[in-house]
Amino acid sequence: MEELVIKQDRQGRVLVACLDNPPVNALGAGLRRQLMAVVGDFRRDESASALVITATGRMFSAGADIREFAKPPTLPATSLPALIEAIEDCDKPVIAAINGDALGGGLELVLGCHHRVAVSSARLGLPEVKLGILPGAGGTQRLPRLVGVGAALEMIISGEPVTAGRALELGLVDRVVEGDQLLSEAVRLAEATTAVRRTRELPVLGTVADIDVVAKRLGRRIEGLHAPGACIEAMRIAISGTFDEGLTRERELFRGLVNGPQSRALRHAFFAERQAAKVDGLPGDVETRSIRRVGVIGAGTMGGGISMNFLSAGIPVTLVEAEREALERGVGIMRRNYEASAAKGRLTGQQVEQALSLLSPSLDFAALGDCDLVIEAVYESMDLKKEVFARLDRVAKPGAILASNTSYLDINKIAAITSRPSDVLGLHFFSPANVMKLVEVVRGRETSAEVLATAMGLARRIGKVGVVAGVCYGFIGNRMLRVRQEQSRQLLLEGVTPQRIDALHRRFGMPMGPFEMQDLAGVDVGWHRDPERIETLRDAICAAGRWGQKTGGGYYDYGDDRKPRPSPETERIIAEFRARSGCVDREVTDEEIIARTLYAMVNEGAHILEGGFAQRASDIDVVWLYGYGWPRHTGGPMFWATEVGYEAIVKLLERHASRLGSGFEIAGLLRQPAAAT
Ligand code: HSC
Ligand code: NAD
Repeated sequence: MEELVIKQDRQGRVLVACLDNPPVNALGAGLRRQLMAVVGDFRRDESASALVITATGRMFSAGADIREFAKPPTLPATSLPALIEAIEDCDKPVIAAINGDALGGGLELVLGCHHRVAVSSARLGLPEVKLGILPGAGGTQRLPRLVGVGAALEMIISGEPVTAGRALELGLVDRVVEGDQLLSEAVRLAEATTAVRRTRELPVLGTVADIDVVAKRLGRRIEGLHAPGACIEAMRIAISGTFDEGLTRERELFRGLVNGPQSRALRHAFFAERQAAKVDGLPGDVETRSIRRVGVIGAGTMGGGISMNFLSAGIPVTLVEAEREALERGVGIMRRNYEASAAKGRLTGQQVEQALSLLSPSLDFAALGDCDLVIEAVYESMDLKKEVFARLDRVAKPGAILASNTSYLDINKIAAITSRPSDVLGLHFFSPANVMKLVEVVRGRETSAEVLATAMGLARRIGKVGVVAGVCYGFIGNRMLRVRQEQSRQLLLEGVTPQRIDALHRRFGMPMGPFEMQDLAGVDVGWHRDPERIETLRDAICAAGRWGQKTGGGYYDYGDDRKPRPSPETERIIAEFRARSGCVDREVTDEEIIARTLYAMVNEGAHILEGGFAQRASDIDVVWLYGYGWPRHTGGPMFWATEVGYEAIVKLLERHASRLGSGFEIAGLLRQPAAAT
């Protein structure tokens, strides 16, 4: 028997239908069919004067069941637009009692009701654009009839929800109440009214000029994306056509987008992020440790940013430095970062002071004794890290989790220096650590299940996306990045300019190219620091003091505006090194650049999977989406590779194999496609 996902109740003459489809009340086929039956019964039932639609749980509804988009439709199925139309057609009032977030199709259902009451904590939004589609159940046509063209387009294109309070101001809901009064208020309203106010019968509020204002403001942010353009087109028809014409066009646009590559990729990214939180092999009942105070060692670039994450989440931090000056500088930078956020209106002055009041800076290692988790962020040197962990082992309390933020070093070796390797793991944050959402949670050979589960939970608690990685050089992200960087530099020796490679990567959708990124991060990071020892092009650039933006020049020159300009000095260094190394200029096609930078990275990702250093291909995608700004509408490197086709990738890698370095090998997984997905 089909599971019941609608609960029914009756209060006098008012029928109450309650969506009960955990966890998010997605509007899957079963729910649509059952709600349609309830609506049919209501229409026929002369003793029922009104229908209230509400839901159980913390959400009203997260919208259409996204998993259904990739499946063939089940027949006979009730479509969401048909269900909403049936609700709107009722000649007795239907009231939406919005008990929590109403998103996507969930809000579209609400728009089809005749009256709307919401709890004050609810948020209402149309996030479809984030999945590469547009609202396909009348949202683009009904919303502007309630809130006006400008506000509707803003909500639809940004995908961001509005609060219940704002929804009331906009005319999207009729009343906002406190949570415990929702049902009684909705029933009271149902008993008091016979009015049937159909949204589709209202005039559209606004003109094409309102569309132009929003489109112009968004400009470059929506460049290259298919869904926002479709939203604009649907809104134009809302203004110029009839309601039915608008619906027809909205449906066509929806169908085109949902079957297109961008929506496939964005849906993949949505599920990949959620899948990453699941750790293979962890017992379901694993206990986690409570983290009430965090210690951070090193107040440099990373230590400061890492600390801010915990402070902002209300978790006290003890920050320990070796040098007073470095400690003061680090704390000063944290304060300035917080104040900059306050100046942009993202935080109040009170929140800034609250966060900073949780910080205890110290020059004394013993201060780490009461921390539940300590994250080391000192220089990238194995000797130094071993020394720090040996000291930490002496002062940390039993049960404390000891983590390293190392970018490349072997966590197993660091763990082995302590008397408690099962409490040790890597927590690899990305720079700027207070902004980038990724944390690679590096599972050492002996890291316990409890420690791993605690770290994954903690990542979520501070608003990060945790991805489990195994111990290998550079873990997931930097191991792939290294391949791209080496190939990019090699291409310079073959006569390609940094600006050409960067432009290609930016056109692909990366926020910056490989050389712009190195200039920003510091060309000298990881350099051996001996200007006499010039073995690579990077050695030559570092030896010339060109360490990137921080020294006014690296691969590019920078003025006060921090914009990269081609550098004659770097060109000279490249030409000199090219002559020394015996490389010659040659014709290089864009296709070759893509193959040697992006396909080579995909290949490294496949090796990572083969070696068991990532749990699944989609975890690698999440690393690149959240750690390096890989364009989300391509889904991440491994998903993108499935769209390009492994065969095409292998073919090009084979063609350029001789230039891909002596250790280069095509991963077996790419030759056996089914295994890599
Ligand atoms: C839509 O509504 C299209 C419409 O315009 C209608 C089109 C009809 C066209 C017909 C044409 C003929 N579906 O995120 P969490 C799962 S598009 C399926 O961890 P939170 C999620 O995968 C939809 N599953 O929780 C996870 O599963 P797991 C527009 C969904 O509290 C579990 O629920 N709506 C799902 O951190 C818990 O999720 C959106 O884009 C869905 N819609 O966040 C909203 N939503 O346990 C998407 C969630 O197996 N959802 N799941 O891993 C979200 O943004 C977040 O999930 C929430 C909750 C903010 C809802
Ligand atoms: P940094 O040079 O900015 O800061 C290191 C800090 O550690 C300095 O302030 C130094 O005084 C302090 N320190 C050195 N020895 C110490 C000791 N014994 N006790 C206490 N403090 C000590 O370096 P960073 O860029 O923040 O990198 C730190 C770690 O994070 C490295 O392992 C690095 O590989 C890793 N990492 C860096 C980045 C990045 O982009 N910078 C990104 C991810 C990971």
